[in-house]
Amino acid sequence: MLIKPKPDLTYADVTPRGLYMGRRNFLLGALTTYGAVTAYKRLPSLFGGKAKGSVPVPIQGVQKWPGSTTEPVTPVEKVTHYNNFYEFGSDKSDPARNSGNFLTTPWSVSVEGECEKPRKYPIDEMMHLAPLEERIYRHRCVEGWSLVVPWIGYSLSTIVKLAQPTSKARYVAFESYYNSIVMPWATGTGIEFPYVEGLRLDEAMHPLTLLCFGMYGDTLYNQDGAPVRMILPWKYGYKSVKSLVKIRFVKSMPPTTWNNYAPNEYGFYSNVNPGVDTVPWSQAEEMRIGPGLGLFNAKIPTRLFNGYNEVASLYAGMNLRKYY
Ligand SMILES: Nc1nc2c(c(=O)[nH]1)N[C@H]1C(S)=C(S)[C@@H](COP(=O)(O)O)O[C@H]1N2
Ligand SMILES: [Mo]
Repeated sequence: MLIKPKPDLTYADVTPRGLYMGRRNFLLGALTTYGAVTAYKRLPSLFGGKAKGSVPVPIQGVQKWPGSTTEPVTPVEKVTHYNNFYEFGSDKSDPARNSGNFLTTPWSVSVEGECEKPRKYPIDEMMHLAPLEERIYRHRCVEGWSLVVPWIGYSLSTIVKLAQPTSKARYVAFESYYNSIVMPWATGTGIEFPYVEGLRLDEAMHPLTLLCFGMYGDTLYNQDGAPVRMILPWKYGYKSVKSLVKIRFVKSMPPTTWNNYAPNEYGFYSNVNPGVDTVPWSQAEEMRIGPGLGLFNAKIPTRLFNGYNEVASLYAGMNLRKYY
């Protein structure tokens, strides 16, 4: 077999990008569709090499989004080695260590519920329903750390419009992939799976709400939610479900994972708000994980809506202390 990968083919998270780029660009040749790319990504498992899961590959033809923050971008090594993805364990270093065998192809996302056009979208098709944009967003975890990440995707509103929600649809429920065989680390983390989240329909329609397929020029790393995830830059990180498999239009406010776990601390809205603490954390400041040495760089003040003031009109007249 001509294109058999070496048995020591390693994951991008442990291989300097420059080293593996050369090889896979050679292997991929002129292939640019996601379908062709995912076919390649399956190969390691066929040959019983060490790498059994999916690895990031470059995404072609991505436009720059004009609204990107100009703050320094967090290095990819940090973003991919300091993660919350409880399906792969609750320690920050667990997802990078344990998600290597996660195979994300074939994959599809079911769009269903209160809508005229329910559909199951194969990931290859879903990825190209709108032009892909690189959007550099701030990304704030409720635990008090923040990142600046160049994500790749398009506004979720594209999918909402295609689905044509009925007049009964007031909320959108999201569900992550879960398989206890593939994700044995989930048991014992204290939360329930599959991981679920939700938005009000108007939040889901907001142009900032990103359906995300990639990061740093590549498809998503497994530990960051491959092959498709949500990114809600004005909300705490836990609202942004990883490895998305279901989008459901519903009449009433859907249950959400962290709200189920501790309703007094984690609300449905979970907008970043320096004035409302989340025990045991203060939300007044954040530790920006930046390009400097070490994880813990300078503390900076946290801003309401994580600085994304364009969403304020969604919450006009609402008491943000009550609707935390
Ligand atoms: N399915 C799933 N999605 C998830 C989580 C998780 O445990 N499972 N953790 C959330 C939390 S708490 C945060 S802060 C972000 C982290 O995203 P990142 O690792 O890409 O920075 O993912 C969110 N999405
Ligand atoms: Mo988080």
